[in-house]
Amino acid sequence: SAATLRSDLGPLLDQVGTGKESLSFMRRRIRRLAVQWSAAARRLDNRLCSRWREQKRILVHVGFLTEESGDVFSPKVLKGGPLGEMVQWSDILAALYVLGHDLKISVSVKELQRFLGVPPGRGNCPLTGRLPFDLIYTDYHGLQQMKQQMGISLKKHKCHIRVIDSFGTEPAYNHEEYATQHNYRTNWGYWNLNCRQFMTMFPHTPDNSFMGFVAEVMNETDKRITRLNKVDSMAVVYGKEPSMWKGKEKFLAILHRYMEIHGTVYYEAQRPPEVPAFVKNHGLLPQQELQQLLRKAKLFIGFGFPYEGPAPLEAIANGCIFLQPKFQPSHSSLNHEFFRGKPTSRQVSSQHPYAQQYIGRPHVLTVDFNDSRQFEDAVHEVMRTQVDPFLPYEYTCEGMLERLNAYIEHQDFCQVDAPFPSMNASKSWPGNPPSPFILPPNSSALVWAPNITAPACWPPLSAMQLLLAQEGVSCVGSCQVEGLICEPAFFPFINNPEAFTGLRVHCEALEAEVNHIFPAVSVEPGECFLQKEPLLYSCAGVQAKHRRLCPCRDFLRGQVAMCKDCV
Ligand code: U2F
Repeated sequence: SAATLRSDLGPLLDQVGTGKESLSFMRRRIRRLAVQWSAAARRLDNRLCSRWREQKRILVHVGFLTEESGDVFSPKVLKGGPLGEMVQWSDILAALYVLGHDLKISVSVKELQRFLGVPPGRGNCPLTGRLPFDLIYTDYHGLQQMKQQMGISLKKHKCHIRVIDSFGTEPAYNHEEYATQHNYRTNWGYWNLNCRQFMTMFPHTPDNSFMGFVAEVMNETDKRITRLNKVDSMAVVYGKEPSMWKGKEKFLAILHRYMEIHGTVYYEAQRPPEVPAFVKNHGLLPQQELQQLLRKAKLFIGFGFPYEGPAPLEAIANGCIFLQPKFQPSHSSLNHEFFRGKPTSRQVSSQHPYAQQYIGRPHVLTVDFNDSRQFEDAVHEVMRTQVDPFLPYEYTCEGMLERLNAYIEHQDFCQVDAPFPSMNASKSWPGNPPSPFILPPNSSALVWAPNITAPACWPPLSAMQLLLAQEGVSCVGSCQVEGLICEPAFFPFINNPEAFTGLRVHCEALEAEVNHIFPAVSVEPGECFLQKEPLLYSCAGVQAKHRRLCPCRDFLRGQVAMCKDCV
């Protein structure tokens, strides 16, 4: 049947249920954003010309909230623990519901069993018959629980699963055998999924799909009032737990010379010793009150932790400038406790790389806090710069609905990637196969040749531009330098000899191997390698002495998940 957009979120609130602080937080958030969601849905519907969409049966199983996984988050909701994940799950539920799908929500293993049709007490049994869902959104904890419940039938159904994964999972860590052999094993497991089934909170590596969340946008009247009420000398510190303030006395003292400092640090009876007496601490605030505080403040300042949360986007959307530390060297799973054991080698260049890279000045200042001069200059810059509230489109309700809808309509991981034109296919063609690429004049990027019928693919192949990376540079980096983004969905189409020929690469030899940096060419002696294992196509992969073949695409400003022809 057809999915029709919903504007009344009341029934969803009933479905979310009660009994845990985390669920109450989520319900409050959904209720508060209901008007924005339904207005966004109307706008999207107009833009899509009320296109027919199939209603999907969707299970949302929030593993980290189950008692069985220890549910460490719920008791921390009122104490400054991580709310970022809760924000994201609320928004995913709201978006799926507004898009008109048939939703089931589970926050316990018991509910999971009931929805999957596993008889109680009969875990680890293969599911007989069909999976009663088209899509299942879960997290790493939930995946583990599904494995316990479904046994070997998980493998059969896994193409329907989407894993919400804040920090991302790179292909080398996801492939069981490869991870085991090459030291990429982590406690999160290696599930042999297509990496685009992992959905992140920010657009980290494009190997994963970017799910995101939303922040509220102000109407014109509120923007005007906010502009009038801004206090140029008012700062709010990013950090709701006392530990986030530890060792920051020096910066706080400098800042205090120029600005009045506010905090929203959770406390029980007494002021936490980490928070100096000159700070006006409001205690942990409900989201709505935090928003009011941010509307008055000029500066939102981070001291390095938490990494990559929603709050800086909310601050910028409320007209603050976000000042944050640059990390030199970058933090990563190799050198920092927080990232250790996470299935990614991503280099985190500041507290909030998205804010640094995708937003930047005048809304975001990323400076070396160890250099007091730089720090002080930045504070002065904040006080004299006027900024308007800003929110990238991808973090608005409409942007999230557009993106999620595109994923639901187009991403199909149940079809196995068929490389085209594969080496084998080209061998079986008589004579020289036509090249699927052309090199336009004055360009180093190959594009898909218009005279070849493009096989079905999303994003469409018309968006593709193929590059040869510099030695030791990943495809994430090479595409970025050209103002493009790496698109892993295109790898199967460039994993062929014609791609090397088109890029004028002379191959001394050509082999197919299992390695997450292939297709690539070795610098010496110019040996070309194709990828033998489709699960290891990787935008993030990098290795010295190799130049990678990188499938890039264009993207919409403010909606990096979509290309011009994607909508
Ligand atoms: C991130 O999680 P956090 O929860 O620490 O992220 P924050 O950016 O601090 O804030 C999450 C929400 O908390 C709200 C605020 C944000 O939407 O409106 N809040 C509030 O309601 N009252 C207050 O006084 C202060 C904030 C990240 F999202 C996770 O993925 C990481 O696990 C975590 C650790 O790096 O950081």
